[in-house]
Amino acid sequence: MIFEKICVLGLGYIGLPTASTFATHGMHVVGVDVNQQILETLRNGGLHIHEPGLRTVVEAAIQSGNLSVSDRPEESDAFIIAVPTPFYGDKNGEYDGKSYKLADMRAVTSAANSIVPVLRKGNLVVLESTSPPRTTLGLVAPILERSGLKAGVDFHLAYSPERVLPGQILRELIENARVIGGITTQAAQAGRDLYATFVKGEIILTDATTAEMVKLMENTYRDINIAIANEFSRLSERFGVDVWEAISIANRHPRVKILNPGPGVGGHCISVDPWFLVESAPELSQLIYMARKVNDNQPQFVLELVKKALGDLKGKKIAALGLAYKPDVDDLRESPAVEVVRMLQEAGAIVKAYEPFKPDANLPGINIVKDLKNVLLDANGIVLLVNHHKLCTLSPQEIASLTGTRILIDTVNGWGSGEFEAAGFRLFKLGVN
Ligand code: SAJ
Repeated sequence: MIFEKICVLGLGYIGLPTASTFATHGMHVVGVDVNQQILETLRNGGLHIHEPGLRTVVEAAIQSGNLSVSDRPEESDAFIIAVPTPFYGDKNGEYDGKSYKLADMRAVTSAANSIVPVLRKGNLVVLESTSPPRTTLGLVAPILERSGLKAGVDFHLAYSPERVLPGQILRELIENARVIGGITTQAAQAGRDLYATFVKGEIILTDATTAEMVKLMENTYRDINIAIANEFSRLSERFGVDVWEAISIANRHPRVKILNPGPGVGGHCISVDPWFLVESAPELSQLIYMARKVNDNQPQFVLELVKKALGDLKGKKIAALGLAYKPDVDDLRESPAVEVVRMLQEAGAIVKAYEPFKPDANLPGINIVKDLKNVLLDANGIVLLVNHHKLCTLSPQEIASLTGTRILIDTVNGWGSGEFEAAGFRLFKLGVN
């Protein structure tokens, strides 16, 4: 199939890089978003998200004349839905006395609805948003069929999960293997023709529900592996073992690759997607459920560690370094670091937070300070919550020159080389007694 014009619905972390990359590879692309502010920012040459290399690609896409933005889709050869699928904050499901989170599919529903008036015979529609199994067939197809056209007969429908790592999106978009699950073989092949525009990695064709499962399995696998690392950190503290040393030794086994413990699992993928499986079959997802619980409880263990270092937190001044959900990104969504700050405050501490990637972030109830010096100045203790390169390369001398405190709490093994202790600091590390 030949594609000349496509619409990409949703201009977030996945949609914008995808739309821009198609455009720089010669496709006419209409980027669609319901948020007027995002459209305005893009029209004025700005960017609403931070991702290395994104500015260059977006600028090139716009300058080429191939990328325009709009608040609604237009007639096109293909439509890609890349809208968020978070979970509901205010309602849960329940199974066997355990409560689980429910996927909020409203953005997918409304994106699919917006395609209906412009859907034509022979078009391809691809859902990229992470979704519970059978969403493509059970939710998207019936909506699109309101056009009077039949899915798999009059138009192609496929699911192709985004699998790029925030921080490396532009490279991974092109180089990663791409899974395309069609509701028919022809739909999968049409998807391959579309993504072959820029994908250099292998393109693997399958059916839509398998592709949905693949995506959920990948992130659930990672969540469970982080959960075991977090549980190992708790056990190591109990037994007087340094978990970081133990992991590095265990990982010399040729078939062992334990991940890193930390303050918890954040972001909009790994801390969310496993719930889509639990929701779909809670009676079959007990391990997945437990891993989610272990990771969600991890901020509590960080709180305990800070109390161990500083005693009663009432009135204590704490400098919290890093608020993003993981190193070297500006994304604060579902961040365990933010959760830790809130818990410290609830325990009575006065926290100043520092996020070098988003110094102007505005989080209700959290005092984010732009200047590191001001954050550290009068602190009673410093908590390292994210292993940002900029933070873990701060030297003991730099820190000592900015503050009187010598108490450090390191939740990510960022300051683990022994130089801080040698410089007279007391270092409390997660997973070390
Ligand atoms: N984390 C740990 N310990 C580790 C690794 C990660 O605590 O050893 C934490 C991070 O700090 C972060 C969270 O886990 O809070 C998730 O970070 P991540 O880097 O593992 O993953 P994401 O959410 O940024 O991206 C994941 C990727 N999925 C997999 O690696 C299987 C990415 O490829 C997906 O495209 C993305 O989810 C997505 O959009 O689904």
